[in-house]
Amino acid sequence: MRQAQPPDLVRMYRISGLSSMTKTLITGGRIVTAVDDYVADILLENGRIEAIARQLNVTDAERHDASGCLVLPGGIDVHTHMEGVQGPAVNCDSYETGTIAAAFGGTTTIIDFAYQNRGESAKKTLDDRLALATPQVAIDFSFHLILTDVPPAVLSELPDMIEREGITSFKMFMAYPDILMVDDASIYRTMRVVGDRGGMVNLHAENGPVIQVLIEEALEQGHTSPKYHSLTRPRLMEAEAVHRGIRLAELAEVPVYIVHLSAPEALESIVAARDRGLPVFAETCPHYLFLDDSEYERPGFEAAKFVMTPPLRAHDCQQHLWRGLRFDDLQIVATDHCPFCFNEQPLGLRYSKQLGRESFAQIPNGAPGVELRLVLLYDGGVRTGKLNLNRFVQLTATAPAKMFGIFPRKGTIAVGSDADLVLFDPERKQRLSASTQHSRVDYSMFEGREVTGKVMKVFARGELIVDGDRWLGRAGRGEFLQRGASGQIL
Ligand code: DUC
Ligand code: ZN
Ligand code: ZN
Repeated sequence: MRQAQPPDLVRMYRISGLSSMTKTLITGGRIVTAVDDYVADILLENGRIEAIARQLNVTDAERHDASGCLVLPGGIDVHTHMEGVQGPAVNCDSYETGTIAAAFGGTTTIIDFAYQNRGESAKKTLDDRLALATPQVAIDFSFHLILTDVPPAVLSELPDMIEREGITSFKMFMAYPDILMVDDASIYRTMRVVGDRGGMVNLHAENGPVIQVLIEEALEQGHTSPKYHSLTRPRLMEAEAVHRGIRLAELAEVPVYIVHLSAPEALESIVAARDRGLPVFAETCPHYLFLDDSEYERPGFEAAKFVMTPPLRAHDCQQHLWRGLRFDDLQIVATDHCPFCFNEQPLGLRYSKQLGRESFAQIPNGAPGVELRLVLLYDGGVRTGKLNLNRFVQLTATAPAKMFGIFPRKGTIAVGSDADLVLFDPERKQRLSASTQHSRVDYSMFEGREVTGKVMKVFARGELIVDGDRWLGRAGRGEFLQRGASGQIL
């Protein structure tokens, strides 16, 4: 494998502002990282963790009693879509509403997407997204650059994207012919260029052309209801593309990251590649762990709420994903928060699933989730004994930070790291509902589910931004993170 650059920590720290000049003392919490579990006090100062000790005697600090709570590193969600454009549709969360929702869910950093229009330079893509997001974001953020068109001029920009702009991951689609899909040659060329310099390609792995045939056949037969979204995107076509993507990366001798993995047959390829020692990584999402394709049997248009890509799979697929998470064949749980309202009003048709009322092929693909990742994974993963607490933190914060070049600034609780902390009550029960969420989306895939575990307080670079139900942060306080190398977690 070619050698990538190590993360440039000096640069990462230099660009970090000193957001909170006050001292904050968090006392008596159970600190859980990917490797530790102990009770101690934490002193936050100037946006960073200043000290950790069994007992800290600081008199001039604002105090927060965390006894009975877990103190977790702020969650890092490496797969969100705020204000993403999908043909005629637009995600219903703005950078402001989406990052506030994330914060209430215990996520203090997102890696969202900057979408390249065909014919556009990478620099313009990044600059435009930064201009849109920066005044709005309430938590720290970065982007993966979605590449849809990689002529030599764009390829030649990518080293600067990595080395100057700190964008070290590039998403490419093997699905959606004529819209987002790129061919294998483009993927291979991009892998070579970015992988050589500490960057990584993230793949949406589904065989787009074959899926297109299946969609056309379904429509010809008059099948227009939402469940045909699922029936035309078979697991085998996810597996085929994952296999192909891995082989391309193997030939290019670079790491590769598969987004939103859902199918056991696709996971088999990941396992086989990792067993051969290849730097192949993948994420899955809460909806694949906790929901299944029986949702597509809901009457009328209700099933559209579950139209995301890949679609929900059969119930018995879940056990394979859990095994992958336990044994590190899957490294990250991200949400793929890609919200569209169910109803047309009040936001309007372009933010709504109703665009696909006449045909499943027109339903905007995506589902909400940014606010529920920690609580769902804690309730359904840790409390059920599928994951231990350290692994929970690894999957939701530490591995994301390492995979995408922001560790150790983010992703752990350590002296010198950013003071991004979540006080989490492991015994508090709550009932999930769209009516109590902070996202603009008007439904929840988990409506009515009772879960145990609740985010109580959230500190972001030392600033208390969530206190129970109160929002204390502000739009624009989030900082753009220039990232170090991606894909160096082995
Ligand atoms: N892929 C994503 O990652 N998100 C939404 C839709 C899609 O196809
Ligand atoms: Zn995708
Ligand atoms: Zn996505």
